[in-house]
Amino acid sequence: MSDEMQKHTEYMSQAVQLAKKGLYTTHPNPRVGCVIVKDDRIIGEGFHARAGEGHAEVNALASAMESVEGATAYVTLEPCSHQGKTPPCADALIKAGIAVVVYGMQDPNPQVAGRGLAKLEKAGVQVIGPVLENECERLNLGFNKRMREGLPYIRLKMAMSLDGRTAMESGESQWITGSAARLDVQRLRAQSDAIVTGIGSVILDNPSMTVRIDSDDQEVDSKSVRQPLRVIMDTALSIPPEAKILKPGKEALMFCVEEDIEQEHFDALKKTGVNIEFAPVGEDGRMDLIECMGLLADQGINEVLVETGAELAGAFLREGLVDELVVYVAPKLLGSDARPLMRLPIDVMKDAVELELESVRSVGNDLKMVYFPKYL
Ligand code: AOF
Ligand code: ZN
Repeated sequence: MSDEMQKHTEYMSQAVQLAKKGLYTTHPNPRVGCVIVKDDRIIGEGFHARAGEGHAEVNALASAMESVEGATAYVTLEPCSHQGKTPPCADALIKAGIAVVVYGMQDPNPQVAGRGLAKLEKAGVQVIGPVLENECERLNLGFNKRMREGLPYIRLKMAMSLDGRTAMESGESQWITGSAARLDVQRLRAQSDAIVTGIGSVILDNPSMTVRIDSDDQEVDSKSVRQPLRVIMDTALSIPPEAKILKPGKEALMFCVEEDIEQEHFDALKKTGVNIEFAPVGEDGRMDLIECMGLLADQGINEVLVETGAELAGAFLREGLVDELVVYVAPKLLGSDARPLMRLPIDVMKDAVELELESVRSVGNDLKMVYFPKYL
């Protein structure tokens, strides 16, 4: 790599670190970081914190204590060219006299999609990139997927014993993993825009599915945590109105199938304030999960965390909807009568679902493994 490229990579990686500060707060916007460099010194830095507030570039320009005229701006995402909740960053950079823009990746938002870069070039700004494209992509797996495919990025989280069991035969499942793994899940929830679960899990465990972060948490600022939308897949709308997951109802969304519902129960549920959506039905007569996830994306949901039982987990996988499988493995054996990880009927080895291992690490006494399913 040339010295020049080496330098670009180093500054871009600082911009990536800045972008990560918005991990828990930028929804539905992407996480973006920016550093401004002059004479090989950083003279400004910024990141996007919250939708409606300043974009990374504007914050970086505002932070500079000296003139940015002739400086280079490193931005993890192509500067925007459109008037959204805030004015275009490309214009702000041009106006400030920035001479070079090094970008991490193009903005997949169709309102931008290369227009920001074109605008800069037209104004005589030198544009270099993409630099550290993979790292920049990974900052916004959800935003990117929603912009490109109209679907959220879906993480399926499961906790199992070493023998691949998730609950006793009775359904008893609290607790398989230890407290460190459970805290890790809280962070996964905190970075998600929606948590999806099935009626089976609601009836069995009566979970609240809220984010609970301690005020002394090292990674997540408990004060800026927002509660993800809680989504319940419940074909017959059989959820009891007093279920904890419906508190508060206005932060919950039910997907059900219109023909299957009972009017009196529907009315009782409506009183909780819960949003009820009639899900599109697939050819097999079941809820069309892909369509349901598309409806979430339409609401600006970038990242979904699926926390559910074997049945719905298997259905998400069979539909090819799982982008990432996060499995916590506890050092326990629950025995052969206990419930399996996923209901996934497969007869022959050639039909096995292949996974690509992304990472393994220990969390307390448990193991955390992240996989990407390889769909055929
Ligand atoms: C940037 N820098 O820091 C971010 C960008 O409604 P607005 O004005 O906040 O615009 C949101 C869109 O702007 C978002 O969908 C994405 O395309 C881009 N985000 N762009 O230049 C930033 N957060
Ligand atoms: Zn912008």
